[in-house]
Amino acid sequence: MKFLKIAFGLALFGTRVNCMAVPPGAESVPVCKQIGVRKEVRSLTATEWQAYANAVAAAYNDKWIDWFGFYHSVVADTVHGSSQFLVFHRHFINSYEDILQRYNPAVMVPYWNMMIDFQNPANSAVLGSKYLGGNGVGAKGCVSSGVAGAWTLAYPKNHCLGRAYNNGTTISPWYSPEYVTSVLQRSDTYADLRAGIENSVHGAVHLGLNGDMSTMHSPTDPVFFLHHVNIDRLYAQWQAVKPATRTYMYDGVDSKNAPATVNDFITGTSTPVYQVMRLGYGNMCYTYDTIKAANGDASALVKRQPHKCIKRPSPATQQIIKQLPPKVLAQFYPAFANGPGHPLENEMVAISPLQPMAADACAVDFKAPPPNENMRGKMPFPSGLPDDWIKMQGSSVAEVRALEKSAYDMVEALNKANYLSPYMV
Ligand SMILES: [Cu+2]
Repeated sequence: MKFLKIAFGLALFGTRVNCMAVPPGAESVPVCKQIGVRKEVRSLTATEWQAYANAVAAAYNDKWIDWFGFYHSVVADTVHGSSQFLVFHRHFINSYEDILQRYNPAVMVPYWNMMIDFQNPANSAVLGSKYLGGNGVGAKGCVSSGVAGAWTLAYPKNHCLGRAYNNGTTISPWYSPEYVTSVLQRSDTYADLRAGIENSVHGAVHLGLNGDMSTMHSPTDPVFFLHHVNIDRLYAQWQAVKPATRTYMYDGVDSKNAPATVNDFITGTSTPVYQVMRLGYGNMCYTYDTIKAANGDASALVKRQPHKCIKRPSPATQQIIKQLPPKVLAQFYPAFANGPGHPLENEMVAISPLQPMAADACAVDFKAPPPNENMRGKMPFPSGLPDDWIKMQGSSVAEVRALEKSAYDMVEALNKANYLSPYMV
């Protein structure tokens, strides 16, 4: 008996030190034969973008876009304001990508790194006619340009794709790369990360664009998928920093306030949560151009192909470390509190403006635009979410206000330190 106990203890110890903690069932999820790379939309070649736009147009014609809007509405109550948020949307985007790949197997859904557009979102090229189109026009506020220009949706009833920027012709400021960097560093649990992202960076985009995007059938706006792919990238990024503990980390509560477990089903499916957690396995056959880890396992890729270029900290990260006093670093950027040299310096490359970081290739040198000295200490405060939208999402207004308060505190601390964001123009 005593021997058994020791053997059992050793076995447990062995799994803990050697590899990631894999939940029962997950070890039989097969590794992908092929992995596609999701890229920032502005870094696609003209041919890649056209291929994506063509697949979207075909899916629209076949009413798939209505279907995704309908499906999202139906499950909305359980997949927002709870731990399902990140894993459900990962699965949902993947289903959409699967549909597009029926039209063109080479297509991957790009992401929109909207954080870098936080200062003046309406000015982003992504909301221009080349990509997703801009504000609604005319009496009905219909989107008239871009990939969804002149779309008519059937769900929930016949309507044009609508947008109505929350500031009239402009969009109020969103959350900065600096904010997201801070959230990624301060989130030690899955629940922290989910809460830190859902009602800040995620919600602000839905409300900033308004129209279809502020409803529960928001997948009818093509912005939805590029936005949610970016949110999924942040989740993957956070996992890749500590793959051994974070790949299968899942905590917090479900929509009924019961403890969330990796054996829960993704709402509306018979897929357990653990099946979507590890990129490069099962149906999750993708990675991101900003993650050095294919298969969600940083060490695997690094062993195969050392990244010489990834060792260089991103310009944005350098600015954070260089400009902020130790006290502010300790509060908002704990990973950088001891100065340069932390491994997260490399992971934060991902939040740099338009810096493609292909999983198997060196990064293109990022040339930061000259910083605008007039913007020193003038980071804008992100706009908050309205009460009714927070309630529609099933979140607590008090919790969201507390989250917003901590975001404002961060902006205030950075401005007090006279910080100059490399993203401010
Ligand atoms: Cu959603």
